[in-house]
Amino acid sequence: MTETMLCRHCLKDYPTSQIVGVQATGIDPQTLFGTDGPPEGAPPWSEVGSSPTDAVGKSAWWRKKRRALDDAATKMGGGYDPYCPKGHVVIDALADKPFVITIAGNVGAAKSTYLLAVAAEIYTAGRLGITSTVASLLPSQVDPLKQKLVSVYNDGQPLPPTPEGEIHEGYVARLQFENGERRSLALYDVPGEVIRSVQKVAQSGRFLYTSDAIILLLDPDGFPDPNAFLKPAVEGVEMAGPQMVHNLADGIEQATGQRVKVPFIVAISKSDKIVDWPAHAAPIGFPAEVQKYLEDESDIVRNMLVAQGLEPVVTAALSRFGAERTRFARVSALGMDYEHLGYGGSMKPDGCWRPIALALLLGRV
Ligand SMILES: Nc1nc2c(ncn2[C@@H]2O[C@H](COP(=O)(O)OP(=O)(O)OP(=O)(O)O)[C@@H](O)[C@H]2O)c(=O)[nH]1
Ligand SMILES: [Mg+2]
Ligand SMILES: [Zn+2]
Repeated sequence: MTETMLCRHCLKDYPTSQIVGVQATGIDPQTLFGTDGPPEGAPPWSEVGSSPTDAVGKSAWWRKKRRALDDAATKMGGGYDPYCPKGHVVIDALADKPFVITIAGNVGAAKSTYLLAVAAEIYTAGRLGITSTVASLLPSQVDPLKQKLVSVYNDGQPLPPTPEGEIHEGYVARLQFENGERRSLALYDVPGEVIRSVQKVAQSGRFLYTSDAIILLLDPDGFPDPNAFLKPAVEGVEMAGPQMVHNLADGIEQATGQRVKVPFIVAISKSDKIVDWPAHAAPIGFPAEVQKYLEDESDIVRNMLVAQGLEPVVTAALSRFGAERTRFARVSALGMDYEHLGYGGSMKPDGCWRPIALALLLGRV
């Protein structure tokens, strides 16, 4: 029997012999793979992958154990990451249990920019925001990330729209929690079109219905204009509505045949566009009060959504995903100063870790 491994991007099982190890090369692995499959000379993952740590401790004889440790150390020193033949990280091949978050939202809601911003925060802080969770990106993703950061944050070039049908892979981070537990965190970005139809949600199935949490991004430009009937605040932008929540929940429920039971974080993206946020400072220093801070933020954002005419979205979220699993957050991938760039403001991600931390808080088991 050939063992297989699921690539959650391709939604396809590959024989493990086809999963390859890729080192940091400075080039985006997706480009490196092209249409012809893995780059020349990429070793099978089975030869270079680091084995789960508990396998090492189990060898009975000291010498054998010693050799296993040496092997494991050598493999880890190689800095290889597991990739499918199409150039996606195979998160299930990593030693730590995956935690997969799907980022959903309308076309242009900032999903791709948000993913980039989360990776940027992790890369620069070495932890998940102000939490006590230590975080680092996969070595093969660091250089391509840096290139993207320069083009978005230094040169002000927005990311291209994600083509329909493409599940763009986000970044994979290794997390270590305060209690020593480790998880591999993956964030998947779905194109905006998917959320418009239940069928599409159900079809893109696998990664969505095996997700450990969902973050729904809402663009303030899509909030209803209080002075106009059926109009978002900015003409030409899709309205944010409860239908998105129902499409997601229905799609998952149709695919799994079960009531949806994952943390659902409704996050206002581009929160720099809303000027009248109440002051709420994050705790400084040792991140012990983070949970309370996130819960308070959740209430603030929930009230803001209601004030902005989005009470139906709030109600839909609470009823479909359950009040105990639903929270609210705000993020700005480009920074709260974004609108004031001409006046000395700077561009940097703001609070993008918050929905992730909430999802982990509610969904980590
Ligand atoms: N003001 C502001 N604009 C943002 C922010 N993040 C992204 N944008 C802009 O919003 C637009 C859409 O961003 P994307 O990240 O491509 O959105 P998306 O949801 O991935 O879009 P699709 O892939 O087409 O569905 C771009 O022009 C971004 O520059 C933000 O934090 N603040
Ligand atoms: Mg996109
Ligand atoms: Zn793949």
